[in-house]
Amino acid sequence: EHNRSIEKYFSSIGENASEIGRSKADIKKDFLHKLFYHLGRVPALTTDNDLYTALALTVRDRALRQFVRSTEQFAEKDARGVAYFSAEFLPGPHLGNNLLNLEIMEETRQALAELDLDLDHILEQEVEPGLGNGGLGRLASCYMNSMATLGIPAIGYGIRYEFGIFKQEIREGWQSEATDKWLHYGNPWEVMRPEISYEVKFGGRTEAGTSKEGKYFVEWHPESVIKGTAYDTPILGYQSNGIIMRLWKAEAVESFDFSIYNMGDYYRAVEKKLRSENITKVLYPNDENLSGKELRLKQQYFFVSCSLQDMIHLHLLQGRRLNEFHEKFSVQLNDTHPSIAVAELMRLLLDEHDMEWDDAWHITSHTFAYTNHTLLPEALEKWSISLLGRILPRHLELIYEINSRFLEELREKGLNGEQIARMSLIDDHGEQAVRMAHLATVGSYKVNGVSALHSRLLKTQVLNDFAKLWPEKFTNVTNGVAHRRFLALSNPRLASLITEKIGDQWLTDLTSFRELEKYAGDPAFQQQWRKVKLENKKELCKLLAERAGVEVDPAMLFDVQVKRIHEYKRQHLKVLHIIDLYLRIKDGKGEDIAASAFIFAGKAAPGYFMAKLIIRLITAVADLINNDEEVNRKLKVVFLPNFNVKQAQRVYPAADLSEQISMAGKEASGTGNMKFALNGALTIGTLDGANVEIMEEVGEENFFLFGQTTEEVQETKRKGYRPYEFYEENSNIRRVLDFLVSGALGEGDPELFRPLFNNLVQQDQYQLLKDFRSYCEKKEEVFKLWANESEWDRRSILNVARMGKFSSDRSIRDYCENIWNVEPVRLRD
Ligand code: CBF
Repeated sequence: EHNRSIEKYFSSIGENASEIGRSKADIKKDFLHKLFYHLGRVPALTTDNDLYTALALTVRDRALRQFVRSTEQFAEKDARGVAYFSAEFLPGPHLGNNLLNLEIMEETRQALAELDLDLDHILEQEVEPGLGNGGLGRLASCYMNSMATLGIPAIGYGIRYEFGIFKQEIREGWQSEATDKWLHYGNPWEVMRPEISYEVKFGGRTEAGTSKEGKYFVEWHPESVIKGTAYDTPILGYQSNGIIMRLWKAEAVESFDFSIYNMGDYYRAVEKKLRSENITKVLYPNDENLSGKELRLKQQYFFVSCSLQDMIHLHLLQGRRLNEFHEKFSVQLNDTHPSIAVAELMRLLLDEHDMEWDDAWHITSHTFAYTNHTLLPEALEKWSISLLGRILPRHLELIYEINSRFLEELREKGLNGEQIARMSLIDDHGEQAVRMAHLATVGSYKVNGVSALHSRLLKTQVLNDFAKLWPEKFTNVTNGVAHRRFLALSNPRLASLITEKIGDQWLTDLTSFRELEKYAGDPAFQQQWRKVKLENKKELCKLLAERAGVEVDPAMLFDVQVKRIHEYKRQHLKVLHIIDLYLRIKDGKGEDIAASAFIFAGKAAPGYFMAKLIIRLITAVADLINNDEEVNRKLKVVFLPNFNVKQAQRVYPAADLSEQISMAGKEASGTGNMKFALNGALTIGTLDGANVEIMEEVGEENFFLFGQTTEEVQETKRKGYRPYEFYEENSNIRRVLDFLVSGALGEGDPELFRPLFNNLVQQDQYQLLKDFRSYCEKKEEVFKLWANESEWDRRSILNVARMGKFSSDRSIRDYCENIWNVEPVRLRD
């Protein structure tokens, strides 16, 4: 309604809606108001958390104002929008990022300084929402920032887990997991919307019938109904547009089951409420075998159902017709986690909105687009028919129907029985199960991988049959990262050095970094560049000392591998090399080795034995090396516990060397690889995921490439890989592997690492031994180059200068053009 716009409201009090109160005085006043009126704090009793909360609320007001303004303008233009469905978001700390996006960092710093308060200390207080496992969740959050920056009418839908990814502690060298109570002190960024809530059904049975008009219908009589309530967090883009991340929390429809309550059984009534809330209690750590995890399926369905109901509600509220739903929205499925949405939209259209099958299918299959994030067979989701049928009986019927129509189409096209069985939505091997990637592919109008290599492998291998059937459906969008967070915010020294040289247009156009190329060989610039890195390294050293208890010399080469711990990522390849160096130094042959600090961080899925053993191996090697006087001036090994976005922001700016050493063909893209290079680290890596494109951009001569290609890996496997031969024939490999089981590591127990030893010499599924020599040789090159400071700096500068492609702004533009068909909206100031 015209009379109710934010512009009108503000003009009625003589203010401009776009004026968000940027001055030091405004910020100071609002901060004090929050502290006293909102939190009701007696100054003498104010805690650090109060200060943080008051500042967060001050900033949130501004963020919400931007969100309201952007939303009104999107609505005015009746623009086509995007709903990003993701079971994971990993936003990282909000406060600093919002200050940066609102461009009020300095004013805020000064306002607080006048109150004798330190902004950095307050920023440190924030507990980040760990609502994701790693790359996939972090990518979703990078995309939120870019969508807001570019003016894309978008909303991110997900789950408000009460407990996020577990907190990792290291006890006696082993990972132990503690609950992540991120909501313990409240969450100042979210707005609860009690009036935005939807009912979600589970279990029970369905009943078919025919109406008086002769129309076939199905009714679902659920066993239970749960309510989903929206919690909104504003996500800002650079220079202030705002969109919303809407997360759903599960609640009981009624707080008490009155029938039970009346019978006097108070506790049983409360129990029911608690059971409903369980659905959004905790995030599942990935890499675990999820099949059979009933709660996980319920989570997926719960958030998808709330989100689609919400979208339909909003669509109808704007006076639009339901049969133009797909013209107004594109829904991006972030992996298969939300792919039950295909069946749910069909159910909503058919059962709740009385549509005919063909119309409903047309809308559904033109609404969704699916991003695949992994080729690992164990990570491709399948839900057993028995579980699906029990939890979502109506959806199973719909999936059968979608499948039967799809298979019929294949038969008509002349595909043979074998091809049809391969493509079916139902897997008949062993226990019958629904292949969620097939459901997503059939129900989407576009399917994309996340790097050029990954998209190619998706087309030629995992979804090959589908790509042959619908070649135009398949595309690629190479991942990107929020360069404002991962450079402007987290590496302010480098950011200002660059801005001094080439101006600040890079904040909205990372390709302008190309202008740095001409300074790559300039000794004065190189010196400044090196100084920035050294300062960043000194800061990281403090963190390493504090959190890992290891003193590191900042002059060492910081050789860093931070990411989830997984055998395919091959952290143990790096450890084998470290042991090799250690033994060389012990032999008195270590002169050519550069003094290096080997830094690791990352979480292992709690049920993944080998990954946990790899962490134990790292801590054992760290204990040995760091305590050996003969070696520890040359080498240090550190495992930094509890890697999260906050820590990541301190690690990337301090890295000299980035380890991206997965077996080729396994890492879909990687995004850490981009963040490191953006901060001036050189990469040692295989031709895997986005490494391929990074190397293309920065030039092979500025990248330490090693190892087999994907094709070579496959060829090695095809020919019958026998890792034992490497053990027998390569004395270096033998020496290092024997060392693992010699009793020299981990309190003298030679059996501790036997499972790793056996795995490597017997299967070595990820071909470490095959790539070992090539990796060691490349490391020799690294050491040589490190000795040549100015050449190292030159290459580091060139890496940064050529990172333009890897901003998530570019990725979002690609999604808009190739998939969403959505135009950015130019927003009024
Ligand atoms: O696409 C984002 C990231 O997703 C993963 O983390 C995933 O969870 N499947 C992949 O492993 C990464 O390669 C990828 O960068």
